[in-house]
Amino acid sequence: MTEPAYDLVIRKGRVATVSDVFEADIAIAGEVIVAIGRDLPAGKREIDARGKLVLPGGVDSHAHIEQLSAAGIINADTFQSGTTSAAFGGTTTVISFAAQHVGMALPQVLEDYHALAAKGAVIDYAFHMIIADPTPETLQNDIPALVKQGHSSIKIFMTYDRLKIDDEPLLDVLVAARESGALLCAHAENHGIISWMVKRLLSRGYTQPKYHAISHARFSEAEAFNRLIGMASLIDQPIMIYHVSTAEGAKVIRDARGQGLKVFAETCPQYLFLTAEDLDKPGAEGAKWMCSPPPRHASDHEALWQSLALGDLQTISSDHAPYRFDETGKLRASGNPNFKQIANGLPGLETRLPLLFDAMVSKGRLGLQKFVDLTATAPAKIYNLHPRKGSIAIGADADIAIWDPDREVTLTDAAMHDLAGYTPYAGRTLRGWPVTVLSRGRVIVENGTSLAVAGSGRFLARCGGDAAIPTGRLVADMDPARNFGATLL
Ligand code: DUC
Ligand code: ZN
Ligand code: ZN
Repeated sequence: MTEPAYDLVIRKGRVATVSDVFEADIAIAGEVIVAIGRDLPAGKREIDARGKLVLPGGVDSHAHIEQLSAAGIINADTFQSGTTSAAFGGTTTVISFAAQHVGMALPQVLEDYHALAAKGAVIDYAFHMIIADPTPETLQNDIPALVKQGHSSIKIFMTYDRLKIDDEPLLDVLVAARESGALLCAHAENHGIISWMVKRLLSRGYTQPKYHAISHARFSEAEAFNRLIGMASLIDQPIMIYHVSTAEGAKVIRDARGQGLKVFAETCPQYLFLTAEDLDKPGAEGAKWMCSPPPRHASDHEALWQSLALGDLQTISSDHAPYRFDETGKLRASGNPNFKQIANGLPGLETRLPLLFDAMVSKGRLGLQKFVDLTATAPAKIYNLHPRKGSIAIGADADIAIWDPDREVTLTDAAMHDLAGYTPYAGRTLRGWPVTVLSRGRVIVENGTSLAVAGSGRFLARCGGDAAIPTGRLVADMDPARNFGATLL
């Protein structure tokens, strides 16, 4: 008897990519997809996908895992728990952060996060480098060397006392990113407005979590976007603006893209499904919904959906940043903290795709192919992981999520696999669930059980790719032909 041609065949599912939806068998040999067709020869193992959707595994390009955060504490998850929760939610690639804090040497930071991820991750991963201390060593030596090692995106914060950098060092980082071919990602909010608002609110006794939302005044987002975009256009450096939360912020991005600037942007489920009202709970309970920027209003949800439809926003990430609702996390300062003492962030690696599938596919908002694009293909392209990740294609890694479009699941705290101990979406019933998940051809989630081995995820080295390439259009100030011959770049 001859050996089966393939290791695994997923049979008769409805396959969806950004460009097509069709019924097909998918054959996998080793770690990659090797054939897509009808009535393919048998595999050593077969999965019957009739009635199911066969989608590329999700790519979550913004998640804080086992990271020393802006609050000065480590997030609740390990790489094992965080990536396991991602897999349960249909995500098979994650880009998390290697976070430099002030005084830290960037190469050591990368080494430390590599060690943590190599030990625990169950899905493939890459890192964005958080730069909080742009010393000459970091800018001139470390960033170029580390980008060459495959860390081709840099993140900066424009707010948060521990991590923020001001305009002048930000210009230096933009230049370092440009010269090394990296994408510059940013948490862009106006620090002065926020800290001024915080002081006024606290001094007047407005201390509950709901006032966190007030302290991040809406304009702090649009102002910082404008300033960042201005600086990036001065340097001609492509940027990614993280977690857009307001209609005004989305408009700033639309205008910048309309001028041909290379500005990419994401939003997150918390800005599409939660509002500031969610923080209005008795006592400290609202802390469970506290993130930055804060959830806003239903009218912002509509504006963001519109921006997603128009392509102003290209990706939806989780911004997973889990803290337990106890003395190790949200209540670390006290059982009755003021809002400034509460760590910012929500768990979301596991719920990102089911929330979006329910809204986009089951309820029909923007549809299946746009769901695939925003959650897998577009982030893979922007962060230069495509075509290996983010699509179903011959030669791609066999990272696949098989969805039962009819399965209804009510989210509960107890059902989550991360270590936050709660989900901000508890009680919501969603239609559509990833029932079988594969990472490089291995089944890692099946029948509600994890089969993944800690440390089986691999580091994905990335060079910058198209998204990180400058436009080549210099503004007058930077252009020797128009600035009396001065050479600034
Ligand atoms: N805000 C961030 O900027 N990062 C992590 C979580 C959060 O709420
Ligand atoms: Zn952020
Ligand atoms: Zn974040």
